[in-house]
Amino acid sequence: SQIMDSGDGLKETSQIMVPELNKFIEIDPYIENFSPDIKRRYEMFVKTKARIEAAETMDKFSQSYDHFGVKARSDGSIHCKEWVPGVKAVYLRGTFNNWEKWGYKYEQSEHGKWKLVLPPKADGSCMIEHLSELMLIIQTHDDQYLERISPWAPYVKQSDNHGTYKWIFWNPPTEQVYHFKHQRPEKPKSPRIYEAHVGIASSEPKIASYKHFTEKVLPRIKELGYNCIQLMAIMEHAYYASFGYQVTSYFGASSRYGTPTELKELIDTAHGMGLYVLLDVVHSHACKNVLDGLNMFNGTDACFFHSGSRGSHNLWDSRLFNYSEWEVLRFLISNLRWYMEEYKFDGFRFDGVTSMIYHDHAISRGFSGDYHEYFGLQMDLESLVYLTLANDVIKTFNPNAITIAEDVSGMPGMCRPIKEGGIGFDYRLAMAIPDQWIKILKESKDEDWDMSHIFHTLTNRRHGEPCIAYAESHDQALVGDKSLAFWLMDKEMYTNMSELTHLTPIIDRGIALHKMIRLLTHGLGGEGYLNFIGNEFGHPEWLDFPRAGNNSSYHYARRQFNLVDDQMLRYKFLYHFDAAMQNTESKYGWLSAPQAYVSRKHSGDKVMVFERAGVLFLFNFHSIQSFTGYRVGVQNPGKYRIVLDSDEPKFGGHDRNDKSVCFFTEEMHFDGRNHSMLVYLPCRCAMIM
Ligand SMILES: *[C@@H]1O[C@H](CO)[C@@H](O)[C@H](O)[C@H]1NC(C)=O
Ligand SMILES: *[C@@H]1O[C@H](CO)[C@@H](O)[C@H](O)[C@H]1NC(C)=O
Ligand SMILES: *[C@@H]1O[C@H](CO)[C@@H](O)[C@H](O)[C@H]1NC(C)=O
Ligand SMILES: *[C@@H]1O[C@H](CO)[C@@H](O)[C@H](O)[C@H]1NC(C)=O
Ligand SMILES: CC(=O)N[C@H]1CO[C@H](CO)[C@@H](O)[C@@H]1O
Ligand SMILES: CC(=O)N[C@H]1CO[C@H](CO)[C@@H](O)[C@@H]1O
Repeated sequence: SQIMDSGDGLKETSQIMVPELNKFIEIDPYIENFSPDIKRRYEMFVKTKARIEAAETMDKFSQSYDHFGVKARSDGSIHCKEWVPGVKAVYLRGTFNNWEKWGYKYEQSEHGKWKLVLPPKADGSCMIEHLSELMLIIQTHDDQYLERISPWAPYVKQSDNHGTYKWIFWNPPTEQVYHFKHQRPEKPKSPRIYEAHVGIASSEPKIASYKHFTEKVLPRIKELGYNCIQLMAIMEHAYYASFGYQVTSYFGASSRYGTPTELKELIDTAHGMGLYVLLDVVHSHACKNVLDGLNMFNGTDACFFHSGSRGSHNLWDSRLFNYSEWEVLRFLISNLRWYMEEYKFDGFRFDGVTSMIYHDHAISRGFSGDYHEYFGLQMDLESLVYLTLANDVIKTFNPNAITIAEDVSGMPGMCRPIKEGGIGFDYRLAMAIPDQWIKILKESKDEDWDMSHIFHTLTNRRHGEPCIAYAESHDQALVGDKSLAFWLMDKEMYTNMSELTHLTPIIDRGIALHKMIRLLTHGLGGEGYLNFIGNEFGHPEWLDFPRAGNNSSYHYARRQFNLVDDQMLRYKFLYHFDAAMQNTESKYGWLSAPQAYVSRKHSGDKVMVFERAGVLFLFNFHSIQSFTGYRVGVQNPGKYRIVLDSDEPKFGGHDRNDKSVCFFTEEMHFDGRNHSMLVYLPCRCAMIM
């Protein structure tokens, strides 16, 4: 049944006020013109939440996984429940009843729900064995028999690693149940996020496991100084090459990499190292598979999705959820709570937010900053209300959770509190920054880099709405694109990365700019930082998953950590610099400090200077010009010394800075700062003082 009403709710608009809308307007006065739209979405959120609270309480509603699906109870009985509207009958079969079709029939309950209880066996044990196969049979009114997997199944598996997924009953014996040892770590003020994919996390051409990640990759992430991991492709996806973005089983942690227990161990171990773990969640769309997905669940194109054209995303070839359906909301909200409670994830990165929040999915249109592009009839209220509700639930049950929106449009209020009329995310991804770097590397000669333009892209974000900055993410690594390292060094990475070979101009430039681009993005681009696994050491080539089009090859579906471990190769320089950069941030905390004051962005000199969190960032992007006695402005008078220097030999630099030298300020107003000093700025070098 319908849970949200957008239409006639308007008449009651005056009843519900956005409690702190004035705070939002204070930050962004333009919002006032669109306050009816903001009030409307807020009101719809309040009403939807109130309906859930009144009918079942949010706590129970969000834990519906406790009674939906097939659940073993401690007395050995098994309770089954499914939502399958508009059908004649529902049956459960499996190995436990020798696949007899008519063995176990569900009883019809209210609102399209079906229930079944299997009593314990005579010896008190469960009728269904752990790891045995199950199947739902749905009989439609025209007597078709549909074979389905429960949408709530926590474990599904492919037989022999291909073909359709099978539903495997997950009910480990008591002694195999995982008990978490570690508390969740403290919430990081400056999220330094390591975006990772378990399957590609080894250098071998295969699917790597949760165990491998726990043993081999977590210690690297810790050593590098990241405090947060963002795991992609966890929710089960029948097609590996979808990179996890065509989800088939929402409650199933991908069995490709191991068991649910092994994922729990991974997260627990990360927590023990003080690392937050975020889940990349794909609630914006779903895979259109029928036999092992959610599509056509009751034999029609409706059920979990909008029927008709509204229910399909043409570019992504996938299905779109109907967020106004009570049972869909139950399913998705419970899905978030499931990963928070069962696996102890510390937050979420919501994929595809821009596509969700506009009726046209923002396909083939840009966002110029004109507010009419965000509001009005193109705003998909139901999706916005879903996201608001999701944030509300996440924060209710874990106030320290972190939520990130993949929103390229810049929808105002995405990262403002709900009570101000915002959607309640903590951060949005600063998606313009990686695009800019690729564009510059593709199209500009070094002498044409425009410091003002770079400065603008790195700082052009909504005031009061925090951003996660990144120079590149998984998007840039995918086949068809190239990583920054590959843009910079290309083919020479195959022949000239050995320290035994002469340092060529291309490798020299590549190593220098790779570090500088990252540090500039880190220091100026946001309130958090993100790196995609392997890019911290300049992983060459691109990512491509095994698929028909590439002879099912794993050659590009791996991360070659062997390159960084090889002491003869120059990758280690980039790795060490990344670690030094993360650890320097950890010490000074610029990500959680207010926006930087940029005192200099000089396109002729190719110099950028700014201060943030009491440290001074200096960049000289010039390819040949070093500057001696170069005056830079600073706010705080005193003595300055270098705390991070991209030119150090251990970072593959040329050792042109003397770290024992201190710089003293003079009371001379310069570049808008009250003090200044003379420094040495070697070419293609970045420093923090
Ligand atoms: C399938 O589900 C949809 C959406 O909930 C419902 O409208 C329809 O009646 C159901 N069954 C059939 C056979 O159409
Ligand atoms: C979405 O679900 C609601 C509630 O069941 C229903 O009234 C509406 O028709 C559905 N929308 C579409 C486009 O299927
Ligand atoms: C495709 O893979 C198979 C098995 O690994 C191999 O025998 C064959 O030569 C490959 N074909 C091409 C075109 O790479
Ligand atoms: C900078 O100096 C001016 C006077 O020259 C003074 O008014 C101002 O307060 C100073 N700013 C800071 C931040 O100290
Ligand atoms: C010094 C050195 O080994 N240079 C090599 C760099 O790579 C190119 C081809 O990519 C070779 O031609 C050079 O000999
Ligand atoms: C082994 C193989 O066929 N690899 C191909 C996979 O697809 C990419 C790009 O689509 C090709 O570049 C590879 O050669």
